[in-house]
Amino acid sequence: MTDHRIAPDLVAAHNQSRAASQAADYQALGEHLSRRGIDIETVTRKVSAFHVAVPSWGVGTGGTRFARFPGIGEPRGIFDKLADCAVINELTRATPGVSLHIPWDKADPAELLAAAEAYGLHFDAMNSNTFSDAEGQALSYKFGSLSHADAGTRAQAVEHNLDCIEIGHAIGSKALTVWVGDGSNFPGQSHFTRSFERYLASMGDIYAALPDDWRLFSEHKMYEPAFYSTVVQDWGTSYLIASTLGPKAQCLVDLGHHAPNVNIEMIVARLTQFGKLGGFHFNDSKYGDDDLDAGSVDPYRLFLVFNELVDAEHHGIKDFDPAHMIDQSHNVTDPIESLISSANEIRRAYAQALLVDREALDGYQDDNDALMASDTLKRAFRTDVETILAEARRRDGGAIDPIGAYRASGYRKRIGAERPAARAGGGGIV
Ligand code: LRH
Ligand code: MN
Ligand code: MN
Repeated sequence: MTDHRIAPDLVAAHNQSRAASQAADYQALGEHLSRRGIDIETVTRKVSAFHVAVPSWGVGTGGTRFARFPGIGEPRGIFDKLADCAVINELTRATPGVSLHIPWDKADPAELLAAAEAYGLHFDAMNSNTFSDAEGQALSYKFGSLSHADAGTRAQAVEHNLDCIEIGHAIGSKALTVWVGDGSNFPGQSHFTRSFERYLASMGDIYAALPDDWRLFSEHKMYEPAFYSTVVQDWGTSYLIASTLGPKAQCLVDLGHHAPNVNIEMIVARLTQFGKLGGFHFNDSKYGDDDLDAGSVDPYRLFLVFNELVDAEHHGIKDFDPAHMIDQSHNVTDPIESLISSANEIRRAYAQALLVDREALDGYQDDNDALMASDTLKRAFRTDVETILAEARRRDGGAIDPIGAYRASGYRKRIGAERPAARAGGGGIV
């Protein structure tokens, strides 16, 4: 039996008071879509089956390198984090997966599994951390990890990744995401080719240890913490990594890891075409790796990414199974509310992309009718699908208005009393 963090009675009462307006809105949109030749039930079923994993590190309050302003009732460790993740899933029914970061979330695998099962959660991709030094670590990653000039440091970084696979294997994960901060701050500081050769050799050792049914994701990022050059700086390098390593290696696209204005949806299309799209870290940004809530700055870009994913689904691309994960940092909001909102925005982009008239679009593309092609996408994007998202949540036992229900539950106040503000940081990025 699932151990509920938010009383099901509260959710039911909350939904009851919204049931009539939800039913009316759903029916009205159903009629509108049917005039466009779209069956609302098909869309709702697809939305309901669409899940996105939350990052364990996202439920702690984030910060910047200047300051961090702790919130109330911050999680004290992985078991508190799992409890908060459970709240997000109970209200949205969109986030049963949790992505762990090691060593931040290191704990007895049997206890992790038991806690997740009690909450009706499971574990998505594991994340290794060789971008900061763990307490008591023998060799420092100040000058790199998997690409470090020193063989001992590289071996330690490889060993850590093998550890992550072992923990992940014990808790039912099926993928490892590797992001390294390796790079340089000055021209000439490191040799581009030799660093990348060392990185590839280290990743080869990790790849060799992957269980048969696992995937290895390489996550690129243009800059930060290295400000002159980064070893895995873009999707081209990530593609080279994945194709050098083999079929179990794929590329992970974190939306915030590109220069402003880069055409991310096109990167998604390219990786899809060559079978190397491993998954996503969803978030939004205005300037760099801002880690803002998904869909909060540029919802049209999020929609265009989903347009590519739905297009791939539509064309029945073989073995197409990207992992959907959120990677955000919440500095000024309640992290639970931000993650609820982001899960909804991601589903919204998916639902809107499902409304694109693909036959019409193909025709406009073939006829070079740029205006109508663009308008076909816009028509889908402009459609207010909120009632579909609400219906999917309601049918699956979640809340019609999840943030309203969360606030009404008093959860934050309750855990504020239960969790003394003992530690700075939720075990994540500060
Ligand atoms: C790096 C990154 C990567 C890390 C996470 C904490 O910027 O996106 O995914 O694991 O942040
Ligand atoms: Mn990321
Ligand atoms: Mn990032």
